[in-house]
Amino acid sequence: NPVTRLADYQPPAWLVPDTTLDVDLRDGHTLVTARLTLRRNPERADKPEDLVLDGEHLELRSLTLDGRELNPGDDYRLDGPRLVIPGAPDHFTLTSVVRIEPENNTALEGLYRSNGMYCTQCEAEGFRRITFFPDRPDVLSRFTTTIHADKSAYPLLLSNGNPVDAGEEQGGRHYATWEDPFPKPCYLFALVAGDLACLSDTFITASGREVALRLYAEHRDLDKLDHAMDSLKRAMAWDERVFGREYDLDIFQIVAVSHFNMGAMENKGLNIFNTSCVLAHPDTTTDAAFERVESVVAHEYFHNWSGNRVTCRDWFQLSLKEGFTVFRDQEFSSDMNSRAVVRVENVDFLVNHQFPEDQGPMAHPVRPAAYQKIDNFYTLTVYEKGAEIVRMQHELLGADDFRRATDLYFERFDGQAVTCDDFVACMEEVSGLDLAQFKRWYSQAGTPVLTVTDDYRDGEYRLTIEQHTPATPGEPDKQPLMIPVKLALLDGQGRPLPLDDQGRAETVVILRETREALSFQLPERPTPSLLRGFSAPVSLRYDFSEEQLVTLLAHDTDGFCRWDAAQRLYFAALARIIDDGESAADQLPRLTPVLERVIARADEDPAQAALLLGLPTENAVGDRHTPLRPQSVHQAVSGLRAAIGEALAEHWWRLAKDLEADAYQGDGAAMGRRRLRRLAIAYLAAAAGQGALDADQVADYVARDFDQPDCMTNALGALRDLVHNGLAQNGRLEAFAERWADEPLVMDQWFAVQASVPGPDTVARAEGLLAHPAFEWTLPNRVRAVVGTLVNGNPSAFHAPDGSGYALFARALKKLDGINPQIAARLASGGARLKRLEPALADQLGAALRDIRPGASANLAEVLDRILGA
Ligand code: DPP
Ligand code: ZN
Repeated sequence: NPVTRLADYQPPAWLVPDTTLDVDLRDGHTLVTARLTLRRNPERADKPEDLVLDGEHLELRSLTLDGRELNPGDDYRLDGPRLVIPGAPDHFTLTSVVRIEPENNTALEGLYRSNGMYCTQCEAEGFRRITFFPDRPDVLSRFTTTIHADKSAYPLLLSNGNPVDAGEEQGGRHYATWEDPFPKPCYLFALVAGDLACLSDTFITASGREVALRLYAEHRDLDKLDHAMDSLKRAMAWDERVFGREYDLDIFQIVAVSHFNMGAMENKGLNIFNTSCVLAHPDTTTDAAFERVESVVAHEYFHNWSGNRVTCRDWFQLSLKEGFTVFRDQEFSSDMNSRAVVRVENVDFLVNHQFPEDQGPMAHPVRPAAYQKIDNFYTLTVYEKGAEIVRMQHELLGADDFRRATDLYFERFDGQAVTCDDFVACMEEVSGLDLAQFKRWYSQAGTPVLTVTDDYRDGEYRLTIEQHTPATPGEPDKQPLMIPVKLALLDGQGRPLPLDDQGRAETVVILRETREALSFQLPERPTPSLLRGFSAPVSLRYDFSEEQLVTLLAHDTDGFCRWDAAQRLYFAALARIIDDGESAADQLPRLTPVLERVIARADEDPAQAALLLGLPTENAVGDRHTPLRPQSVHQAVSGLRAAIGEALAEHWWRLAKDLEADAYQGDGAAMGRRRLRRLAIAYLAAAAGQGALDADQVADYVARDFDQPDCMTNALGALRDLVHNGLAQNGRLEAFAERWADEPLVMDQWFAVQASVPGPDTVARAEGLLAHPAFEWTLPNRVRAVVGTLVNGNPSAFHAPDGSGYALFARALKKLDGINPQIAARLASGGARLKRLEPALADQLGAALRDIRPGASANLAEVLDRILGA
């Protein structure tokens, strides 16, 4: 498969100032007429002879240049996924007519159908499946789009920008024309045609303009749009306040779509969302999903500036818009909710998902240097690590200079397609900082390891910090990075000691060298509170004593450091079980007093307490043991959970009952209480499942939340507690499926609850789920619910000793690859732990994946080759 390299970047040979599209939606096919004005790009010195346009799965009906019909062979040629016009003039108009079949588009790229509506997904390279075009983000064009369709089936016709014309046509058809005044790359193009319900509202911008807000969904989902609308309005106000960014069109629309490869898409003025990221109602949506809707609505809205007004020069710069926009949405969520809790959630996600990516065969820099399929680089590294890189710049500059730098960035590059270097240059210009070394964060893959050692003698505390980034595929040698390390030093009572003459309690050390030494004059040997706020995306090694961890957990004012201390205590206990043959019960004398102290303060911040009291996932534990033995990891984690459940049963019962709510409430405080209560119940259920508590008593209590649910968080949590722990569920699984058969997003949860039951038997159960009448291979959310959950969220089943999980995985990938290569490739990365597995398992997984490599799509092949080390 061809490789695209950053080093080969050339500006486009021709620009397309104006694009006029006419999209005629017919039963069985669609005709797209595209009129492009083309002119040579003065910035491209070498003046290539050939105009090359991208186009895939298009049936070309006619092509005219300045009104003259072109003939194949002489005037143009179709060269695989490209249309080549040799000797094209410097200025001209090109009109093409192509026929496409959205009905048969299961890849969900370009124009396709979902539940009877038409919609589009063009990022990254889907527009070339709609018409011939220079499909690259640095070609910005002004789009005018006319859509024709049957009026009764598709009363609603939407595209980017403002509506400028509409009318009736013969045969019960109608049309609408939309004009987007802002030049944009074609990946931001969108079109929707359907029969949808609408929730309308308005927003008055800071300068007093009224913006119409319209959220669309299938009619039965109209009552699930309020939370998204509320989130949108808060996001619009926040972006004005915090980043000085005002919305620029008269209308902003969001359409909810069932069949969608990503979470959502920031098309100019017409965002298209996976239903899972926009629909929310307490009866059908968990608290976690409510939070996700809030953050994704904000994320896509924020892209209007960080992505749309200022876009990417090429796809290697993807993190320019994604890392920055994730940073923006994280800050928004922090301001809307508890900042400490949001930070820990974000760090947890990064450390337990992005770090493994960065330490395995899929490792790549935030700004990759080469790719086969850009779709495979919509990764946690580009998004989440990219956000941390922006966060470090925020930390290095301080909030005021950072804001000045982003103002400069938006002003200077408005309407342009730029690079990560351009972004950093604004940071440098405003602050006067030299960020040349810092920029290695963009180009160097891998998780840096910081090893901290210390020594206290004669009133002097010396800290030595060494940085080392382990090799990643294709990058054997790493250079030292510029790393901000925020730290405090705590006394025996957990109070911060003064770090200097001014009595500062916290400082940020900027590391530049491989090894750096710091020194502090202190009256006693301190407990170091390191990497406060998770000030850099690094893996910290310091030989904390258990006493120090207990001090940090009990007293540190930094939410990340408290959580990190708890995690270290759990990982240490689990390591003693996994590696040293200790029992779960052996851990209790050390752990329970610590947990009891957290529980005693739980009412200060129940959500934070839940984060502190929850054990790490089996994947997180497994990633800290080599070779990976998923069954012993599972036994250790589930054994420890049950032991803690039993030992602290009185506390869990008290929390569960004290935190019962009289009536449903959806505010953050209520969500926090629900979260802690569900954790307490999960501990009880785990203990009951292993026979350590009265199973009937626990099951009866758990079932009450299911039988009289006040919200989906409790109903689904109860169902999971019963099913995962083998407690009597008395037909409740079946009842749930019957109750929610018409709610696809709830059914996704029903599938996921079953696919995540621990243990090898779940593979057979998953086979049954794949054969269930409600399972659809063409519906990405459903595929993720079963296959994704099994592979990524259920290691003791996926890694079944008999290899049955791998067989299911390989068959699913092969099947999906014929339907939707992007989804197949995304799921395939679930095999990335191959080389870490104990040999018997690695052999089986390797064989299963090698088996499906022949004939794999370019998307899937790129991922398989990386995993297999080909
Ligand atoms: N829709 C994806 C996102 O917003 C890609 N741009 O992150
Ligand atoms: Zn994004």
